[in-house]
Amino acid sequence: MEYITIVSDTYEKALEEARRRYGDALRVHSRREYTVGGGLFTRKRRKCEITCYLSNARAEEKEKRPSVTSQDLAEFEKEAQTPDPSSLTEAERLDTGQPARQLESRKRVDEILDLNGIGMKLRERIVDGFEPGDDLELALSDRIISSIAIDHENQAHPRKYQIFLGPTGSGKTTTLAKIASLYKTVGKDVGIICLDSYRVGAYDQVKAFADAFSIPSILVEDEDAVILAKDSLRDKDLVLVDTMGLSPNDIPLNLKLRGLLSLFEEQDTSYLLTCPATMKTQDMLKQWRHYTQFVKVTSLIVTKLDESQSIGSFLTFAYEVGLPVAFCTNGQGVPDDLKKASTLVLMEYLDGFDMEIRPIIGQLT
Ligand SMILES: Nc1nc2c(ncn2[C@@H]2O[C@H](COP(=O)(O)OP(=O)(O)OP(=O)(O)O)[C@@H](O)[C@H]2O)c(=O)[nH]1
Ligand SMILES: [Mg+2]
Repeated sequence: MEYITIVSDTYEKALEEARRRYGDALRVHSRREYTVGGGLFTRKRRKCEITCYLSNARAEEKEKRPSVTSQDLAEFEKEAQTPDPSSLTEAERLDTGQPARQLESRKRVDEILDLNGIGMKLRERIVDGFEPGDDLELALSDRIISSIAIDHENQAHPRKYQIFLGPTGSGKTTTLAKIASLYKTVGKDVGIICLDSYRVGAYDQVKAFADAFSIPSILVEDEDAVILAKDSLRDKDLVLVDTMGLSPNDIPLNLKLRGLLSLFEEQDTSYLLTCPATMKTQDMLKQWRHYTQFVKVTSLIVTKLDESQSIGSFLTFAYEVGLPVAFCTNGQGVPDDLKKASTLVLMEYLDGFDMEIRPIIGQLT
């Protein structure tokens, strides 16, 4: 008796195919259901294999029907012999190359996370339950970026007072100038208050930028002056406030700044922590812990992206403390080297991906 094996996605489809080829003389001898694929790079698919024979009573009909070619049979056989990974022993699994692919995939993920300087906590979140398919790079970049929040709210509807905080030389004043120009360009009436009366030349720097953009600026030295400055700028849509770079160890300066900041109403104020992308996560955490003792830090501004090898340091920091990113800067040029933070901007700075992120960005924007 001649046996024929047919494989399809379901039992019904296999039977239909068998009937189409061999007619009613066909009898099903046995069926076997199994899955194929399901490795790191292929999706699991269910298959059904039926083994059939032609009934003797109608055997003569077989001659009239087109018979399956030997090439078809070889193809069916090959497909039918694809093992079900879940039913294999460890040794058999090794034969399929699946663990090797998994290992290779895991290695690639580690390589990319290392290259981008992703710290432990964020790394754990990214790899937790991560089962990349064919699109490992796309899925991984999405996992990295989606761990971080973007402060769209502050970008679109900034509170009246935007206070720039951060360590010395982190780019507070330069970024303030860039943001002042940005908001002025979109029609907002902007003013500047400078709380830095300590560093020599600090206010000169602020004033030079303010004058260049025809924005009023006021230097204040004590708490009374803050009240007067706020009053003088009461009609402005937006008041950007520059502060002195602060060492956590300088107690008198810390107390001074704390007193000055207490005069800005919390509901009208955003506190923007400005950190260079080159800074270590631990140092960012130290700054954040310090400022959160007296204000509620609202969002992060990342500066000097142009000088940094990787963005993992601030991504890890932002993830750990749940701080959304509002702006990024990538150069000394005022006002041009400023970008509103966005998923796409951050993706652009991810390193180690073979896929072309730039063309993807081009298509999306
Ligand atoms: N490469 C690069 N340099 C930047 C960027 N932003 C600021 N800078 C430079 O960093 C230096 C310090 O910038 P400031 O804006 O003065 O920094 P600050 O935080 O106000 O400094 P202090 O007021 O002294 O605490 C300046 O030379 C800036 O031009 C940036 O995005 N990329
Ligand atoms: Mg400054």
